[in-house]
Amino acid sequence: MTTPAAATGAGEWTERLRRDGYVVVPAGAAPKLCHRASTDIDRFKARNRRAVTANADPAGHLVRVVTLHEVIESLQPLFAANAALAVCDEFFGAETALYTSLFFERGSEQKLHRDSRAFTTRPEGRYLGMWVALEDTDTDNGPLVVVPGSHAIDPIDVTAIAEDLYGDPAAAPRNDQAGWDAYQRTVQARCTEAGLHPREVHVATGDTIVWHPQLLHGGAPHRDGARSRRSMVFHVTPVGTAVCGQDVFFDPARDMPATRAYHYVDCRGRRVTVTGTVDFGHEYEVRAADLHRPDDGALARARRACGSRVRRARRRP
Ligand SMILES: O=C(O)CCC(=O)C(=O)O
Repeated sequence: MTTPAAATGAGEWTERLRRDGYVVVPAGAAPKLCHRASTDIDRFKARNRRAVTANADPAGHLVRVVTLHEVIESLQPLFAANAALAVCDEFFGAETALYTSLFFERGSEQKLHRDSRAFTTRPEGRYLGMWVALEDTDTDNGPLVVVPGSHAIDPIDVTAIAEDLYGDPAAAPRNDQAGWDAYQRTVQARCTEAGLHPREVHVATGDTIVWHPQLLHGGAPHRDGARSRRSMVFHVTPVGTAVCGQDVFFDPARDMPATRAYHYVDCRGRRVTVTGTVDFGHEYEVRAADLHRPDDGALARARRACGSRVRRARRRP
């Protein structure tokens, strides 16, 4: 259930984010920007059939694409011209930049989890999730699920989890399933003990959900396979914030720099990272330069088609 924009301001939204662990900013992205982006996604899929097919479900919906904003530029204003950025700036007390993004064309059906293990910062919590609906979502097309209040439970003893799994927190690997599962299981058990319950968030095109770094969230079952659920998740941080993985997460005593140099491009006065690759479901990566852009002319398409290259993905958040 969203709230009329006129009734609120960034301050009130930020207050809700702090209180509930998430907030819905109605029409945070203008619906016309969402329609433009959706048209470009259709064109992108039509022009890159070879690259996208292995990521699609039987209905042809892409399951999970990382950093699609690098090749479909009309996705960038959904971040850069989004009213929800006022909330992020206020929460951080600093300018918000885009660190990375995820595109889903169907409900992710992800189990409840916190993102903090994958987006570790020093100091902690310099990260937010910004989820933009490219179309309406309801109980049938896999809406986002949140557990209100789950960001505010007592701190989890991550050192104890790491000692149990790896013998020593300093031995925690940068990324592994055992660490992910053990942490998420512990958070879930604590939320259940605290009497907290999941709820679906139904939103309209353009609505933007901002979630706290410690919010437990996931994806509801996608019941109607014929329907799509196009959404972008922007993982955002203050400009230049160093983002680390599980090795640092499980070893709070480890020294790490607070900042890192990223390659940013400008979109409407906001900074957007560019890595040069698009990752399809953490299974394979394609160089951005080898993908056809939605508005490419015939020459550019032909040039790129000659040098097209697909390679195994490196694991990334
Ligand atoms: O969009 C969804 O269904 C879930 C997204 C999510 O959990 C995430 O990006 O961390």
